[in-house]
Amino acid sequence: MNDNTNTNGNLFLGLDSSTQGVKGTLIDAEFGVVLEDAVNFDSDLPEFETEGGVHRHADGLTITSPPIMWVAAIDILFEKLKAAGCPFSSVVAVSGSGQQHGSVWLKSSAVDALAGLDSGLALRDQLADVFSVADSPIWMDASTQSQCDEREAALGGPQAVADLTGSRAYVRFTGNQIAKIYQKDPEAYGQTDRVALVSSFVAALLAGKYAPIDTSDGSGMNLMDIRTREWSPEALACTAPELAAKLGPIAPGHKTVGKIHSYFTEKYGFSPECTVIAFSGDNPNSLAGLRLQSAGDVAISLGTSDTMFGYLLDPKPSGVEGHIFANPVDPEAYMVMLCHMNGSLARERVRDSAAGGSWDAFGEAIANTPAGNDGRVGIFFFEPEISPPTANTGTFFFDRNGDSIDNLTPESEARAVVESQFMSMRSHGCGIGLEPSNILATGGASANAAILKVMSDVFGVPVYTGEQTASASLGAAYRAMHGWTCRVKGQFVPFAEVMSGAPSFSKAVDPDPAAHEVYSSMLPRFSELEQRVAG
Ligand code: XUL
Repeated sequence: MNDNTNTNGNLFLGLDSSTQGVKGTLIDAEFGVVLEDAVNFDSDLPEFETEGGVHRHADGLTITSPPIMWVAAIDILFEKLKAAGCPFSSVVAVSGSGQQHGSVWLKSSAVDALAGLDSGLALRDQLADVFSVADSPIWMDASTQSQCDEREAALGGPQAVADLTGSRAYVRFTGNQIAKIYQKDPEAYGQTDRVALVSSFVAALLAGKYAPIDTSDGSGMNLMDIRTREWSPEALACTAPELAAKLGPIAPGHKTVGKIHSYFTEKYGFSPECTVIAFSGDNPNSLAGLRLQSAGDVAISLGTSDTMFGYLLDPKPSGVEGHIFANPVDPEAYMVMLCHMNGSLARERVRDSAAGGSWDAFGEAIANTPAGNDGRVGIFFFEPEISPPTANTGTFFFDRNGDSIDNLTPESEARAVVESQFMSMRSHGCGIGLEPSNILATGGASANAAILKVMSDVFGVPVYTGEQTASASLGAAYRAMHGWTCRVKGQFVPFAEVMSGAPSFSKAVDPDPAAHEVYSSMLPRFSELEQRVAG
């Protein structure tokens, strides 16, 4: 946050409707954060009785959230921003982010309700009756395995679904959720005029009319042809009838939806000229927020689980793991998202067992051991892993001949956990087309120099760090600036050009070519051992 409160210039607002709440980030034309505020569903809207923003159902698989709560939160957020002195009248564009995959089911009465929003009333009182499904399935829902199986069978198997839509059928992906609602509640399906995503729904609120689903968030549905960026007729046909009309149009993330509705100009003081730019998913917005802007730009977020995002032109969708999405800031490009479940928790467990709970000692252990660990490998699946997908948990150690051994020395074990995490990311990333030319490290563990050195050596590219976290609302503000610039110039302007004045990231470490060579020659053996463990 800087103290730049210059309101003479243009401001850009990013909104993030996440699982737990709604956040707003206002930036100026110099990329400074002017104001941020947030609403928490559980504490600010306790009447909806959510825990972590969701309702968990008795079957243990179904997880939903009431969309009217998301609506109510928008008014509260804008009230908070107003109370903080938000210069709404200088906001020239707003864009946003939504938790991915969640769906919002609207009756045809939504069209008039959105268009006729009255600034004398609250949003929630005017939109309470527009939902054909009162509790929306969200990304945590895992109740659609049978629909995934059916749709994969209809479309030729997991690899065919990945080739067509960018990912194999996942229980949380919206197409499978839509198939379930059609099968279980055909009446609600029949009453539905529009199925929006969380992202396109919040855009619709602001514009007072249906908003297109953007191609990037649309990639998380198992319904869009990832190459043409249009709804796939085959994928729609095996989901539910008349679905194309209910989904409406799809558009690239820089597209203008329309002007902000008079509800927001009258109530909060937005300018009637303020433009609403298409909203997208939270992961695509994080990619924009980290300013991954050309092929080879990769970010690794070292969090509870580790996530790797990347910008690429030539994806290789996998029927086993990982996601290819249309890129949110480049209509010709793609983005990759790969999640590794055993991230910080695994590093912390090894820090505790092998380095007495001290990050300094953990770092020294890495410094005292050679790149490649003399051929020894450790695989740490404390939790069932996502990449590679396996239910096989435990720790697994191998000597240089690939024979199983009981343990490693503590120093070797500290090195092994970090090496195996990055070797795994390299091999799985490469498997779906990712070839990093530089890496931006974010998240808690990116402060650890020893970890960053191994990352740089494994991938053979420089690693950068910055103040910035993978913030979806900041990314949405950047995308508001990007979409607005494209509109004002009347043509597509590269995101990198619009972002050229943003603060640069600093280089933390360059790779050591000799160490990189060690890892490259170890990689096939590592992948074989990992596969052996994953089963
Ligand atoms: C991504 C996913 C989550 C949600 C969280 O596929 O399911 O990251 O987007 O909001």
